[in-house]
Amino acid sequence: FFFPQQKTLAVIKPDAMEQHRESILEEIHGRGFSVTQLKEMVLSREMAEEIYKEHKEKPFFDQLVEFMCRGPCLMLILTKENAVEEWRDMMGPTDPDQAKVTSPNSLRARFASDILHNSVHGSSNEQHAKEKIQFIFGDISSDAELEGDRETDRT
Ligand code: DGI
Repeated sequence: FFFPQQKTLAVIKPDAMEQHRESILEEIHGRGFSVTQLKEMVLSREMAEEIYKEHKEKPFFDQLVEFMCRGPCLMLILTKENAVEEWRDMMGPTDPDQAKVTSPNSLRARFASDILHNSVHGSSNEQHAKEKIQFIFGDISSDAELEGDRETDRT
């Protein structure tokens, strides 16, 4: 199969920043992702709410937003063929207890402590990836290194 180059938003969450950031970055490079952009930031409440707005109605929304703001996060744009799916594959299932059973090598199986404090985030589809990358990093289509794959059908 042929997969086109794709971008996804990856986030190293506050619970993993101190202990696991370097291992996660090494693994990202080892799997052949290009880190197109990266920035460390403490999310405001508003930013965390925007990133997770699809979960607004969930009972865990408030604790999720609070957790995401509690310390620095590392925000990354990852580029690779099939990046959205491959990064989600690397992360493993949301709940580390499940991850340990079905995907013991995944990042969450190894680094997450529970379903909320689960060390990494990744966009769930290409549309979300585009929206959240735009939200966090602004318009990246003007970056010189990205000229080659500029989107022409952006609306
Ligand atoms: O895409 P994922 O991060 O794997 O999972 P998701 O989009 O379903 O949920 C987003 C985040 O919300 C997840 O990484 C952690 C949190 N979350 C999901 N399900 C639960 C949860 N937090 C709590 N406390 N309980 C849940 O059932």
